Amino acid sequence: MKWGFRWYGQGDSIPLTHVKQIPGINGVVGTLLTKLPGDIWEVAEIQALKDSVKSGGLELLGIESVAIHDAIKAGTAERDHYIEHYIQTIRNLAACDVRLICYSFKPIFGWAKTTLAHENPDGSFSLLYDQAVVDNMEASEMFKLIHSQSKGFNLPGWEEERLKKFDSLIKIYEGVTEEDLFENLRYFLEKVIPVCEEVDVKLAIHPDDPPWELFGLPRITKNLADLQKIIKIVDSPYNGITFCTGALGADPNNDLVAMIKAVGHRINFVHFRNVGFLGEKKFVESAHLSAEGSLDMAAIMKALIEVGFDGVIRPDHGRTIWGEICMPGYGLYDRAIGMSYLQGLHEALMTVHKPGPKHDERSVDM
Ligand SMILES: [Mn+2]
Repeated sequence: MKWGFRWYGQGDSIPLTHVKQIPGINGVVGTLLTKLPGDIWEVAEIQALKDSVKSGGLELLGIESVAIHDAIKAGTAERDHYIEHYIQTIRNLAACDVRLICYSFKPIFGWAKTTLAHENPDGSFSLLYDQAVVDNMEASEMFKLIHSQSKGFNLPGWEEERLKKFDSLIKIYEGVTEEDLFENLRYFLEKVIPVCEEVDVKLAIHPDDPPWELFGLPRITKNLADLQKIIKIVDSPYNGITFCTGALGADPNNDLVAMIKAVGHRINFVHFRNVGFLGEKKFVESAHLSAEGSLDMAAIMKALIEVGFDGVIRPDHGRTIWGEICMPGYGLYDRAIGMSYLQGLHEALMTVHKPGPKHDERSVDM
């Protein structure tokens, strides 16, 4: 496995020198925060990002995310234009030897939480989702709620530009059903995956967070059936999944171990985090440790090892602890603790699976 850490570039509150000090880290999953959905990522811009990561002694392991323009997701007349842009971005990333793209195919709301700084009993802060809050809200109010808690950070997916266009955005999804959204994904993948194969760049679709319908908008990456349907659209290792345990795990009906066993061969990227169930469609982003949340993180790591996952894995959202000033969910301290925890699980499980003479190889290759 390759051990990664999400890093937002020069706009991140965390310098690369600090990321580099996380034990065992290989690199970062980066982004160009200035890019809006539909923009072409130019070679010079990607190369500059890559160079800055390299000068910090780390590898650029992938991009998260190259956002999909709403015209593609809603299937409007402009989609071919934006698919061409996306293809150009894929080619440009390949030219810079960047081989992994995480993306999502969710109308308007990439992710949603109702509290960005919920205070836990130990004084730490977590993101929290409560469906009861959403049920009493208009979709447009969700932007205001998130902005009011963003602490001035630019939260991907919740950019001001998108809020300004909210009315037109919601309009283009009018009448778009789950089946339509899935067909629009098919249209997109059938065009881009051949290019991914040609230039050796793997795609990894991120599941819905939370994994159920929001504001009547269709959602197609919620559960095993959805993921199985998606990987069949184009049966290629380049058409893969970001297995986000926290996103999928927010629905107790999702058996994560069974899901890994079923689609593990198409997992191109892993987001590793825990959630704590607080009630029906209500959960908190807990610390990574199994005992701190509702998911069995050791069983998840074991399943990943058993299916032979050897791609990029990173700790996902952490709590805000020790008074850190950071983007909600993306502080250094708790994610670094999460990284050591997930590496500890991996090392222990690999020692069990590969004792004896292979001992020296245990921590890197799998
Ligand atoms: Mn995730």
